Amino acid sequence: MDHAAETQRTDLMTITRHVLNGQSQHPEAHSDFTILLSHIVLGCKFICNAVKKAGLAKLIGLVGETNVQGEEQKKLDVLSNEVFVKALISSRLTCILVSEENEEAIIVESLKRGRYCVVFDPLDGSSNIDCGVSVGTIFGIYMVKDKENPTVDDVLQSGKNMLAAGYCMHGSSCTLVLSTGNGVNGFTLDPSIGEFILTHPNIKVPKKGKIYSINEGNAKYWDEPTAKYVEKCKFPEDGSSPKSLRYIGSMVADVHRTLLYGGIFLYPADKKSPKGKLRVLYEVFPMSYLMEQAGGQGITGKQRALELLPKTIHDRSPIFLGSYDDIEEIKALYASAEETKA
Ligand code: FDP
Repeated sequence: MDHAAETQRTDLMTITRHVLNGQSQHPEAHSDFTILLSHIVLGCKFICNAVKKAGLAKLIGLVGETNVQGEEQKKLDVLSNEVFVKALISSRLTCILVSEENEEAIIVESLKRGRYCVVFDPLDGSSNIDCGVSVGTIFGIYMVKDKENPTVDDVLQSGKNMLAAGYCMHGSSCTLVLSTGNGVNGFTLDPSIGEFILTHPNIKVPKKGKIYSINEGNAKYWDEPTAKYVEKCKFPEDGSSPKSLRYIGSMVADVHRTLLYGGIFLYPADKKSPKGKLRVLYEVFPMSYLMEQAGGQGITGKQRALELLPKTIHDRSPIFLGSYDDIEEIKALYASAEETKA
């Protein structure tokens, strides 16, 4: 896509305008959703700005231990979480919040309650911050069953019930990728006007890709299907060229590349992490939802990831995300491993 031409456009398609347009085509959709989204966007803008300044932390005391006034400063992930939680509660549209940073789900006080549940990881990949690697904010949105009596069960739903999901990548630019169940669109923050502008309309993941993405340092612990799959990537038996390996170690950045260029992102269960590493509610579900909406797939190895039913809010799962055909290959390897066991 021609970004230069896109930025020169005078008819700016902001994220709010885009979502409102979508609603006018579906009158049953509620304007509350646009308001909720604008609060999520605010949180993302704040985090993006804070991440950009992170390198200056030691100089000007933005984050870290103690600033020049002797005040205790908050770590970036803690600060990001606080801002996100407050932005969501102040929308008066949320009921239950689940954050990677909070052990328990937050039940919003009744006077400020609305009908949405939001699950999120405010700063995913935060172990990469000090070396300037792209990190991200991931979120998923559900509807509560009864806002007068919210319970944790309202968020322990299958990922198929999500109303929307997205992530914001805080990298060389700030990119917000969103699906409300009708395809995937990408918006880039124009810092001069403080608006996210549609730059990647209707993202479709290529049907097959040339890249695989996995932490190869865990090879010793892998199960057979993962080991076989990676071997096939390096030494294809069908005469095709080997795939390239790209692994950033920051989920949003690795998934963003997979969404745009195709290929596969793998975080399997292994002997070290028998349940996998990534979290079902705010990593596996939103990313699987986006991948499916873009024409790709998200599986746990044995099943469609969105069909999982989490038992606790911080459950983990193995996850394979990416191009349709690449996922079919790893699915077949898991199916044949199951058959051999039976
Ligand atoms: P991080 O630990 O830096 O927060 O779930 C967290 C995550 O990063 C993902 O963003 C990333 O894909 C994954 O962990 C990386 O894990 P490994 O270091 O085990 O490869």
